[in-house]
Amino acid sequence: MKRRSVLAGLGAFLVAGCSKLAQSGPVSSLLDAAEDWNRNLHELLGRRSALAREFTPADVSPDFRGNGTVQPPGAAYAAHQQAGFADWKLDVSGLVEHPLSLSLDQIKALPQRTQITRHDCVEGWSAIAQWTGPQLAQLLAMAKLKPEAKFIVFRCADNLNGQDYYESIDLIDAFHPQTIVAHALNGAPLPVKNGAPLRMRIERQLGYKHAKYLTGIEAVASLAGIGAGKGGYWEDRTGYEWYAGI
Ligand SMILES: Nc1nc2c(c(=O)[nH]1)N[C@H]1C(S)=C(S)[C@@H](COP(=O)(O)O)O[C@H]1N2
Ligand SMILES: [Mo]
Repeated sequence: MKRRSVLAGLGAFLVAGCSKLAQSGPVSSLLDAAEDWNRNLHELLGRRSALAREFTPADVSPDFRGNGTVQPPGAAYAAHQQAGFADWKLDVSGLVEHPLSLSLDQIKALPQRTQITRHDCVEGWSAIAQWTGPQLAQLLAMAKLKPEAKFIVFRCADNLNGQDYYESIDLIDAFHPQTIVAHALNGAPLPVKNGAPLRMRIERQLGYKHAKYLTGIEAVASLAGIGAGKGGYWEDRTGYEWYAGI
């Protein structure tokens, strides 16, 4: 028998076997359940990996307002601001093989992505802007995630009401092509009100996920023990969803 007909024969045998099995109740519902599960998983992955809409330069909003912290308090940030963020460091740490500590210049020297997207704040305003920076996936590939890593936590330089601002995402969003560490807004260095010198863009989620004043990216296995354990500053304080898909 040729290989092809062996496969065809096997296929016919399996189909016959399955439909015979499928006629008996419990197995049939088990197969249906497996099929549903498979379809749901594929739908979910398709939805999660879809790109956010990108716009043209003509769509860019005249002003991109600052929201939440617009000027981190404290002498340390003020000194960085004074120095034009020349000594700012972004640490990549936690469950990685090669921890990194990158300067702004090193971050700008990586392959860059520029995208024009719409920011949606849960408070009810939106704005369209152009963002530039390396993909988070690039930094994670350089640091090499350990297999136990399940979430990426973003550490920020600002403290609101006695709590450090922080956020977190899962690895689907971490490796999403539009998830970038932005250092430029509309072609100019990020203004202080918008998170200078670095802020996240996580384009499939609401504004509060986009951590500003970024100091650290940490790979973790669990969000328990970070802040109050709900994965972000607002998630800890209010009922805001951890997964804030738009
Ligand atoms: N570190 C930090 N990141 C933050 C916030 C903040 O207060 N501190 N506010 C969040 C909220 S609610 C929104 S809508 C956006 C606002 O970004 P913008 O200031 O560039 O408009 O940043 C998010 N990231
Ligand atoms: Mo927001």
